[in-house]
Amino acid sequence: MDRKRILLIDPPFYRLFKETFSLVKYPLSLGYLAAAVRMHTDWDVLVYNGDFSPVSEPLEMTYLTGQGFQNYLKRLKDLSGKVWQEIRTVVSEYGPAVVGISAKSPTFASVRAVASLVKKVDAGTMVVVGGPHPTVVGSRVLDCPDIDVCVVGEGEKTLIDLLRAFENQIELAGVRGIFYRQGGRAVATLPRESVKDLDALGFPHQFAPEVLRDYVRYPLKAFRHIFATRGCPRNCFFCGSREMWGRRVRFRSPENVAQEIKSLQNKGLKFVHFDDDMFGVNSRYLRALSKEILDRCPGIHWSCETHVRLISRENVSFMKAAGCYMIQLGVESGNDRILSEIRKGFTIKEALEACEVVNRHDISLETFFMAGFPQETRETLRDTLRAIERIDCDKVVYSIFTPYPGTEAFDFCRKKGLIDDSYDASLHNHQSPANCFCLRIAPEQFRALSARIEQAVDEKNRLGRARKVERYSRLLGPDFSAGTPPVRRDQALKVSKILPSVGL
Ligand code: B12
Repeated sequence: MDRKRILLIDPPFYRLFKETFSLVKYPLSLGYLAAAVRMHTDWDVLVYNGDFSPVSEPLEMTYLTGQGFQNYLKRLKDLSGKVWQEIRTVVSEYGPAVVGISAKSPTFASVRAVASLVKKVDAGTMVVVGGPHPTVVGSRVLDCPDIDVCVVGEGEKTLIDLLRAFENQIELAGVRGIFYRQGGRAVATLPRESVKDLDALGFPHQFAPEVLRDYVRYPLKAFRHIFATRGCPRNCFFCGSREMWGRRVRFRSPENVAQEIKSLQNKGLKFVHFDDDMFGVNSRYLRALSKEILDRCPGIHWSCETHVRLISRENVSFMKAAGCYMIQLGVESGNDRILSEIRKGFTIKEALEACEVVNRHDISLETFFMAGFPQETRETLRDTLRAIERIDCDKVVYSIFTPYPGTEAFDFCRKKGLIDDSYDASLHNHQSPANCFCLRIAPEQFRALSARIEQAVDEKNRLGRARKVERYSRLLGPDFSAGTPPVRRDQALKVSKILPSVGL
């Protein structure tokens, strides 16, 4: 093979809603894959985050659900826009032999567009797609004629084997964990075993200066994300993580995680964020990890997402002592019946108590809520609205329920006739106004109820922001930027003007 160059792409998604939006993050998927390529092959690798824009402004929730969604649909149809031109330029300038694209179900329409642009630039380029979406839908990814190989599950080893096979022009049949085309048919290879020793993987940020396009334009905080474990033991009705990682958790050693944090600290980073589904997983590991961070990385501040069940005075004290400054909790609903049906494993009272424990430790708190589960009624949504209004936290992140392929929620919606074979997951994401999968609420009414909740979230976050800025600058120092500016009041009001009053 004359050009051993692989280009790894995270497709644009939020930037299709609003061109000036930027996801200021080095995607961990591509970071891990690029590290594997650098450590185990002699291929050149370039990483391009299609959702990053060096000149950016923050995206607002109201913009995503409103006009932004129309822009998203328009941009997906018209490939002459600025974002797509940028991709064309990246591909033709680099001239890769292989392009690897990362796909989530809602980003798959964008993935298809990227694949078609790659083939337009050079039809001989091999297009490989991996990530949560291909992992759950498998060979169906190959219905897109511009995609040559579909990778199922973890990609580090599979990608290396694939590059070796391409390079030596060997049959792909021997590469585990893929679907490929043979004689016009999709063929599956043997399943790929999961990575046993997570400590043996490279650190995602390790090669970023050499491999990431526009590296110098990324602020340091774009590299703050870490994964300490793979897999989540919980069994939430709506979650897509189970199919990707399974419920058996694999742990990195606390020493290895602390080593990664130390190397980020050495680069000047003052705070890191754990992207794990459930930070800590159990009290033993949570405390061991906290202790290791405290011993090896004094001065670091960190944040994480975890589960209400793991919040106890003892655990939070350990976390606080080790530098934890912000915790995110998925509360999801304000109604106990819904919480039980989606199997969150706690009641709203328990969730509020957990919030109190976090607040008592002077740790910033963010909560996730969702609305529109199939089992919802007006009353359960009213409970969620009330919970959002009364929960004592610095920020609420609100999502509209979306059935992702491979989840129990998806099968449930199919069985109940809420979706059928024509369901296109790329038209449905957490902000899609097209979403309504409620058995007992009509779409118009759901949209109005959801708009009312959005308004409450915007209002809450406007007030929470001042608190957050004060707390962050006290805990992290004055040079810390707390993220997005306040949601503009006029923007929040616009939604309620358009929609009728729903009496919540
Ligand atoms: C952090 C996170 C985010 C962050 C950052 C996303 C980013 N682009 O970096 C934010 C909050 C912005 C986000 C947004 C969204 N997210 Co998200 N996110 C996650 C989370 C918690 C961790 C992702 C991660 O870094 N994992 C660690 C890396 C190492 O794993 P990985 O990404 O899966 O990559 C591995 C394999 O998939 C594979 N692989 C991945 N890409 C490729 C490419 C190639 C070529 C190959 C060979 C292999 C390969 O190899 C990698 C290494 O083993 C996951 C849940 C989870 N546990 O994974 C949800 C998750 C991936 N997100 C999900 C969704 C739906 C979204 C949104 C679409 C939500 C929305 N707004 O509607 C958006 C999409 C935005 C975008 N531009 O990507 C779903 C996907 C479900 C599905 N069926 O597709 C998940 C699984 C959440 C869930 N519980 O259901 N997300």
